[in-house]
Amino acid sequence: MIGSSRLEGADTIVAIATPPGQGALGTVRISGPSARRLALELFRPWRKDPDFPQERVAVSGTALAPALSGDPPPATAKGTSSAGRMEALDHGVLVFFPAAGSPTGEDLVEITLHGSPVVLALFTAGAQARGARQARPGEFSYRAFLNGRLDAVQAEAIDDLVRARTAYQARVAHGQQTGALARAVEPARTALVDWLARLEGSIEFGATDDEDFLQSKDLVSGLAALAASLDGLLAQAGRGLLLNRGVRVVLAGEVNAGKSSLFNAWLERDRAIVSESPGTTRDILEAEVAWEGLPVMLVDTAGERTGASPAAGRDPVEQEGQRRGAAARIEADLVIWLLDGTVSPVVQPPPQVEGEAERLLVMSKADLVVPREVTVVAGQDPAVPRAVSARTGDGLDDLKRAALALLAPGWDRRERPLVTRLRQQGCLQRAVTALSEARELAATGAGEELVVVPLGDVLTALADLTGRGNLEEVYDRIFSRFCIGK
Ligand SMILES: Nc1nc2c(ncn2[C@@H]2O[C@H](COP(=O)(O)OP(=O)(O)O)[C@@H](O)[C@H]2O)c(=O)[nH]1
Ligand SMILES: [Mg+2]
Repeated sequence: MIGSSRLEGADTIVAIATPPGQGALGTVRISGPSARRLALELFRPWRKDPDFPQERVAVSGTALAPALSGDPPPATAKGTSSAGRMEALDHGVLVFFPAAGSPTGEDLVEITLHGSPVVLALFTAGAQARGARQARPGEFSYRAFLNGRLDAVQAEAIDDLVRARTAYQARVAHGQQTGALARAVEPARTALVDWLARLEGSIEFGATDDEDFLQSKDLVSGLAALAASLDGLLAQAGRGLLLNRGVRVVLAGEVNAGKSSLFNAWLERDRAIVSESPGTTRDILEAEVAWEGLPVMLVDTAGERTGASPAAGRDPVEQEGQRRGAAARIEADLVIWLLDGTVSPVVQPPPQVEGEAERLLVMSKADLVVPREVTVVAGQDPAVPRAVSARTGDGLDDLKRAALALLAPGWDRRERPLVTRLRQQGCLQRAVTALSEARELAATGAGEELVVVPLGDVLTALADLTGRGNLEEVYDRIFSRFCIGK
């Protein structure tokens, strides 16, 4: 168990923390036991300070890097020749975080220089020449996890926050970063540890008169309460996972139905070519929008030629476009099938292909037709589709809401889902499954030594969720709370 003990014997790592490319500023991070020494060797403060680097104080100064020109200097009496002569590289700001309370749980130095890829690379190379190692992807967060600064869910939340594409995603990720999921699970986990301690205590030492903690009806109702709280978390996992991965909405329908116009209208920019000549769109076009905070990948596709002008679609390039469109409809979460209301008052959409995503029928160009006059024959049931106009914008918000209701039933941006990853859902699912096994055993009056087995699995699954806590806690509890051995 890693627990909160300090990671022993770690080396010192260095990496550029800001994105590649030129920018106003760029930051290099150095974490590990040599971070402080490297600050002294690679940075010269402008204001003399015998205590440099002081903790959590921003210091302006000159960053140094290995000299470019001239012969290597002769070995000095102090024997530091291997690191070489240093030269001024850039002006910058350095902050030193001592291990206690630093983001990684190790001595950490952050140096912000100008955002020049060359400057940042030279500075990093200088740190490497003096003993630091290039960090692997995610290694700063991994060290934070190993040193007990983050649990697994919080580490995932940092990744979610950095990758957030909508403001809502960022809010939810921040909630997780503060440990919201671990806090939500904690009452159930504590109760579980308690039950396990009672059961284990009873098995090991037998219940005494003043400690008859094993009323089986209490156990049954206690486990039921536990199950209710875990079920609640699991129930909202679907929406959290959806928020994390986003959805794909494919626009499909006859040529000229107005798919590209709708695509552009929702993107609020002129992305796809719109033309009155049928068969304009061939390639798949994708662009992301946010609907109520949900990332939605809109996909525009080539039109079909089943109804209006089937003979015209012989062009092999257009046929390839249609093949790709059909594939996109299978990968989609929802297909919005546009029917051109100006073509015919009765339109028959083609039957759904095996594996195709759910379809929402929509009549386009509502500004040109009276929607009530158009009937769609979908299967056997004639239905009036909802009508939109990409030209006037009428019906677009209604359609978005209808699509959202199908994609994410009960979607509510005020809700902050706590479970956003398959891994988290998997841990909770394992916990719930093992718990129902334990409840069955308890309900049938099975012996304590049988009930503790699945209950132990519940605890392990919950410990895996955060990567913290394990069965030792149960034994601590047995001995501290039940005064056994008196
Ligand atoms: N009046 C009107 N014309 C539209 C509307 N949507 C598309 N069109 C026209 O219909 C033609 C085909 O549109 P386009 O978006 O290229 O259809 P696609 O082939 O399905 O992508 C173009 O001439 C558009 O200007 C609409 O809502 N109202
Ligand atoms: Mg088009």
